[in-house]
Amino acid sequence: AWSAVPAGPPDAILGVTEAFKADKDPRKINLGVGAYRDEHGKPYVLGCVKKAEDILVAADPDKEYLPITGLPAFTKAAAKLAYGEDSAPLLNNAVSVTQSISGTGALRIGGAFLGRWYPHSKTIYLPVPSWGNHTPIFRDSGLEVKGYRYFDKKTVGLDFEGMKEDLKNAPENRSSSYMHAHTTPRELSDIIKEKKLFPFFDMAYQGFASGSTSDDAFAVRHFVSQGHRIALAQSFAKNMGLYGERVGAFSLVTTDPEERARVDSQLKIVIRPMYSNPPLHGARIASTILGRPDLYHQWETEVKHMADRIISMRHHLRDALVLLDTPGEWDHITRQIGMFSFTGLTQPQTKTLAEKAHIYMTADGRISMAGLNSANIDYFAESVSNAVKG
Ligand code: PLP
Ligand code: TYF
Repeated sequence: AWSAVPAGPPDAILGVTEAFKADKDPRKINLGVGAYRDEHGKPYVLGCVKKAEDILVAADPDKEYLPITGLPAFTKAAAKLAYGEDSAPLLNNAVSVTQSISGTGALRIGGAFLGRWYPHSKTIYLPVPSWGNHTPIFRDSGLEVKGYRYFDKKTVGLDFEGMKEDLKNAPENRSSSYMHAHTTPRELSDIIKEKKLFPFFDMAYQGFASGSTSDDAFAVRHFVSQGHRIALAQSFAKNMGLYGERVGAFSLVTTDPEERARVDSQLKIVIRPMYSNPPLHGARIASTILGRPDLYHQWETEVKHMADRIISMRHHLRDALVLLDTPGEWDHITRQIGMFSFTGLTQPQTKTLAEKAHIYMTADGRISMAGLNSANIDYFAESVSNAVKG
């Protein structure tokens, strides 16, 4: 039956891990996948997660199905974390929230809901470049994906003028636009309002960028305070280290409780045929952490610890590249925030790094800063310096 099925290409991000695993050199480094690693390069289970799991085991809960939209204690706490406890639409019971299969699932629910119900168009504008999975997620949701300028390869920084121009040229009232929650400047709120675009935020790293969950939610809260009725995808993969537990939430800010109830009903109709209802365990862990002051406090400390380690790696790397007289300008490494850095390395340079130095990253030159530690960062800097010098 499948003789006409062509072999597809491997996933651009997960393929990097495959290549890394096959490499037997002891110096090898994997900077492909965006998963936190500790000082010793090991995966890290947060202390607050272990404590929450102990509490859950002691409580011996049943394994009954969750409702279609997930664990109510979790969705409530997730919305409060994102929008803030003093958020007007939240206090007004006008935010429709559902649990999701992590951030990816939240984006997919959002894509499907927009595809079915956004009245003006099926076009979504994504920043260029964006997370590699964004385009397939929204395309498979039935939306037409277009791009707006976002990252300037020359300055290795935000192309703010290009971004404004492209969004100003987007057809009025007919488009939705997507943005990374931690990099969306205030001025955009006005442009998006003026053009009547619909803002869709992806908050996959709340707390990871600055070390503070409320600072990282600034753009989301600012847009909401300006009256935008946003869509929001949340992931607890990175900030709670719950990757494989698949904990996330999708929410829509609506006008009032009556509209919210209608939106709630349609979200259920979107989700039910996709996967019926979400998994239980991770949502229980997250809601336990978010709901208990002692664990919440410990979580904040642990998120800050992860963020600070990444920030210190940024400084170390920038300084090392400069000290090695590496051609080019490297301040973007400390200017960028979050888990990743767009190094500006070219595709041939990333290929050389893999072949000669056993260092793996995505072909676009993106590195996961969390893969660096005091034992490998100097080897990495020297290898990059050599690759750039050619
Ligand atoms: N959005 C962005 C920008 C990401 O980088 C990621 C993961 O790397 C995700 C969403 C979704 O991740 P997950 O589905 O594991 O929550
Ligand atoms: O590193 C990244 O950008 C992510 C990581 O099911 C990832 O793509 C890997 C697997 C997965 C979701 C996210």
